[in-house]
Amino acid sequence: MSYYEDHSPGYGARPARARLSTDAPTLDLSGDWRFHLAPTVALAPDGFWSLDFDDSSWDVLPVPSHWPLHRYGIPTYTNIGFPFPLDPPYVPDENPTGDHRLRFHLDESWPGAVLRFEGVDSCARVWLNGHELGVSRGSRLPVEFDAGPWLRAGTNMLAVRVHQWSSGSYLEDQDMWWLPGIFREVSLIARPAGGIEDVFVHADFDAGRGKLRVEALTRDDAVARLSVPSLGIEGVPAGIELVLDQVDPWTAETPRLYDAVLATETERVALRIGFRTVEVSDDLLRVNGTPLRLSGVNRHEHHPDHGRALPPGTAREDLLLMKRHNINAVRTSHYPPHPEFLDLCDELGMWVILECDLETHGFGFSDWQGNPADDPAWTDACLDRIRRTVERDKNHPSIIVWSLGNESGSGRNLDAMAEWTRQRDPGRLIHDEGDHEGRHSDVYSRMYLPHAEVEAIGRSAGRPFILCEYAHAMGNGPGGLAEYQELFDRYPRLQGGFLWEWIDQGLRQGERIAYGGDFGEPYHDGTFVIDGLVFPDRRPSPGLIELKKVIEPVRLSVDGDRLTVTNLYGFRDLSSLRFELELSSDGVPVLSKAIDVPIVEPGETVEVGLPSLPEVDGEGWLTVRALLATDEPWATAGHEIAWTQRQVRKPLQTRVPEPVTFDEFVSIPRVELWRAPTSNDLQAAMTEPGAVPVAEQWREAGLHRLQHRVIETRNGHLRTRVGSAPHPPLLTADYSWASEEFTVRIEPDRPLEIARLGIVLELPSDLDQVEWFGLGPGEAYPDSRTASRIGRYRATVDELQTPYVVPQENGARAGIRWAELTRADGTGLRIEAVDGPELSMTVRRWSTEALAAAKHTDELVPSDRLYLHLDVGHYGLGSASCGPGALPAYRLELAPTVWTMRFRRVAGPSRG
Ligand code: IPT
Repeated sequence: MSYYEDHSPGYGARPARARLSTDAPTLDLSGDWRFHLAPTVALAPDGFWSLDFDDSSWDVLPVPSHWPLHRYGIPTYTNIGFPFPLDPPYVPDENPTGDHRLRFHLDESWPGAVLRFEGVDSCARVWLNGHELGVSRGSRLPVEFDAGPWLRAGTNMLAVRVHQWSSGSYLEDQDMWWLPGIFREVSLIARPAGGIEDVFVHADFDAGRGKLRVEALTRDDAVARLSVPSLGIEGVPAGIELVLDQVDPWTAETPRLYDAVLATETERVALRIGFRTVEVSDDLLRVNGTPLRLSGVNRHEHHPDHGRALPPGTAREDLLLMKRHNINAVRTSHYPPHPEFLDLCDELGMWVILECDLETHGFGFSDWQGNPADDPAWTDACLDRIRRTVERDKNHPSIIVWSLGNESGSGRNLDAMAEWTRQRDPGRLIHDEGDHEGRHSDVYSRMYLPHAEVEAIGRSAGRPFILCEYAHAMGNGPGGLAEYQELFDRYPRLQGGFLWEWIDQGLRQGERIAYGGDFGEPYHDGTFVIDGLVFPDRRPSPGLIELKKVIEPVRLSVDGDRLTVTNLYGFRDLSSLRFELELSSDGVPVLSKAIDVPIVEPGETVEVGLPSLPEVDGEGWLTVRALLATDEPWATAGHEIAWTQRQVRKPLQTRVPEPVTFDEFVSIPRVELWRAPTSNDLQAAMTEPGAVPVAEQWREAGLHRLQHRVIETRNGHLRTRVGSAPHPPLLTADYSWASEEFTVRIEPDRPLEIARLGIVLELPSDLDQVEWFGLGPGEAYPDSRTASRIGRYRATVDELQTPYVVPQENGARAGIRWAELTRADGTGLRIEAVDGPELSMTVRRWSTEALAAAKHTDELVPSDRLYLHLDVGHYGLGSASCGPGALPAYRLELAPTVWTMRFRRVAGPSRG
């Protein structure tokens, strides 16, 4: 059996230990390396590791990187199935093998030094100056080799052979791109005699007191001493337990860290200590005694140009975005992230479920026969992975739970991993999403359950419950977030969840963003990799804006002249916030004022009186907002945390007679029942066996190719029959004009689920400046609209498009009172909602058919006109791409409907 196919974790590595911030000399070996790629192992050059091997004809590759993102081979995307035959532990002969060589200079020899790799995908064999150091697997895990004996003053030569496929690949079936390479840093770290090998900080917070014990493993029995200046601790020998009366606890809301130094005569290690105690008590997951409320996301490491070789600063960008959107928890799906991310979680405050690099999902294709999570042949490999996970990251206060992996079925090796973890670190909890019975998992964790099942769990007793994945954010969606949150709020056992997933894992390919199949992969899972809350360039999608509102940690509501403020934080009062009200008339702010809110303790609610407000002429709305009063490390003063809106005056119906301006129309209005299917419309709800995707039902009914037949025209009235081959007609539509008003009346022939109910108008393409009074500024669909608020907004038609990587229905603005579409000279068309169900507006430069046909955004070519959709109904978004479809209340049935709009000409430049 080859070294890259045996079951072992490899050989030659030093014992796993914490990643330490040391003052020992460290040489970062990142940079330009010599590189050669062979399509098979057999074709890789023999002896490339020897000092005198001639690599002058080799290419240059930056390290860290993934070679397929530098034009060597291709990235491959699969979700569940392995992209090679399921024949463990063997891999195909077609095994891209990247040979890497680096010459580096040392002024003197570094006798005890270790060579550290932070991450190599998937199997590395390492030589230093011609001596083999060993073999490692475990792509997202660090490995260290003793390098000292072979290092020398002068030029040294490091050679690394990386195989894309190895036995380790069977343990790394995460839903993401397969991206081989040395994708995290490589460094040489001097190990002084009498230095510090490993540190384990135990810092509890119990009944107002800190308990601190720092375990140290030193070389040569050296004594390590601890200093924490701000706690008055100076040179206390490691291993002694200290009880501290005056410490502030660490929480994700109040991330208090104490800078500390652990030192021997020869080495100093900097530590950042956070005091907190994690436990399950009375069936609740608690930190420092307080039950947690996790508003989390699953985070893969992804960058559209660099894959999982994240450029510096990306981790911070993610965390700032998360904090600014009220997210308080991250599951590091499905592997330990770059360590920088965890340093920042400690510093900025985030609850972390740290997941081991283990997923064997593809064994589902063999009915879980030979699942490495159960087969004793793989025990060492599994234990090696959890050891390297826990040892590397054990000193991060942000990590509260160790997760054994993802989608790995169940089995003896998971049991063994749990047992080892509990022994090694009793201070944290264990998560294993496959362990529904609670063999070793401290929390009951499930994924993608529909609301009703979550509610049933909420009503029952048992281990604390979390949704480790829910609300699949693929394409336009998810819908139904607010309803999940209501359940989390109602039932204490439901301690929150983690949306799937943080970022769309699209890769840049020229001008466009690519997904599975775009690189010519013979076996792939297509668009399923595009399911994030932020787009690949990290711009927030509407789903993230919705999430921010749904999980806001401060709940505001206005009733009459009373404001109710509920503090949903667990650990901080609201003194860092200021509150502000704004009164608007027809969307125009007329007054704003600060509101005094007394201190609100965690979990408490207060009521305050609002100042009396002047009468307004138009439709009146009161908006109350909670804003940061001062800068936080993750946002500046004024950043909005929470808000609420309440209508304080109904609109007056004003009638402004004016001629109807149908000369602006390129076509007459016609009924539309279809939309460009969303990623959710295209999948059958996983939770309803036998369900058919709604998009398929709509297609079956022919909603995408309606035909119209005029059966009657009278003065100002048109009656049509509307249907689709080969079925009998679906409905009768009446359109009537009376003065400037336009009424649509729908009379269905039979009940039917439809995608939307509305009319579409074609307009000249220069009417592309849009202003509206209604909900905004972003898009809103029936089950994803809590983030939009009443106001007056402006955008160009192009700005109204949401750039979903996979083109699909998007951009609806709801609650439209009026909208104006004007051209550069200020003339154009005004639409007013007069009567009937709430009106929503979608306007774009292409037809619904063209939007539905496009596979990538660069295929959306502006036509010579605008398509304006004025709808009175939309089917909910749901989350059927992985999870439940739209809740029953958000499904759309064809029903008798009447609505009236007013169309007016906008005369010219001097509008108020
Ligand atoms: C679930 C996986 O755990 C996650 O990695 C991702 O693939 C997600 O689905 C969908 O994007 S597994 C699913 C089949 C329940």
